[in-house]
Amino acid sequence: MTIRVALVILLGVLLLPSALAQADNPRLVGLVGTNDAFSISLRDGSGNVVRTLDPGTYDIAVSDRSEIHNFHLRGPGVDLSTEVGAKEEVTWTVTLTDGKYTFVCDEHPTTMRGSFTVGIVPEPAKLTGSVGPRRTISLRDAQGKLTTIEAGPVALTVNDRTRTDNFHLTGPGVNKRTGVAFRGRVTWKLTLRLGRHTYRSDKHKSLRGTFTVTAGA
Ligand SMILES: [Cu+2]
Repeated sequence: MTIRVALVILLGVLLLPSALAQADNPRLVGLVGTNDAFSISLRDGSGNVVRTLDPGTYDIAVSDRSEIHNFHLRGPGVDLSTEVGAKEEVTWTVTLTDGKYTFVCDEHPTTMRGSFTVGIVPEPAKLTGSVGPRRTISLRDAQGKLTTIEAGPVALTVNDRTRTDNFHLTGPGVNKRTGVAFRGRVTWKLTLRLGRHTYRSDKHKSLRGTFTVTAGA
């Protein structure tokens, strides 16, 4: 090996880490289980809790300080976790895109969890269903009677104003109903999939309507 080749290799080895360090991605800090506490957090470089981020590439320094907890980040294009049974200091370089991300401890996911959104997350379309007080049933969006809607998230508020009928929505992957004797208001968060949907009363078969879920633009 010539001295020159050796020098090139040596320079390459020396320059590589510093080149990476200069990538200068925004840095986030994930923290879980200090002193085995049941706490998990994700903060930005200023120490603020992360709620929203711009799409882009980030370095996430994860400090898993407990052998009974872990840090598991999941969302569009990302599924990374530390081990439950070990303490771990690790930096993940991740590319975050539009959508919702959640982080949990896999052992205690209902109590140790957090989330943030990146970029633009589609707002659920607001729908209103109603049944009663007379023998009527309807489903409306902002424009009026719902006939077609694009696939995606919806928040459907049902006003059930009668004890003799109910509101029952069925379609691909959806089967939600109020009770016949129930009167009141409920909101269902649903993701509508392609296809024909029906809403009806289970007590009076004539009380029904349909709409179609279509592909997005
Ligand atoms: Cu845990």
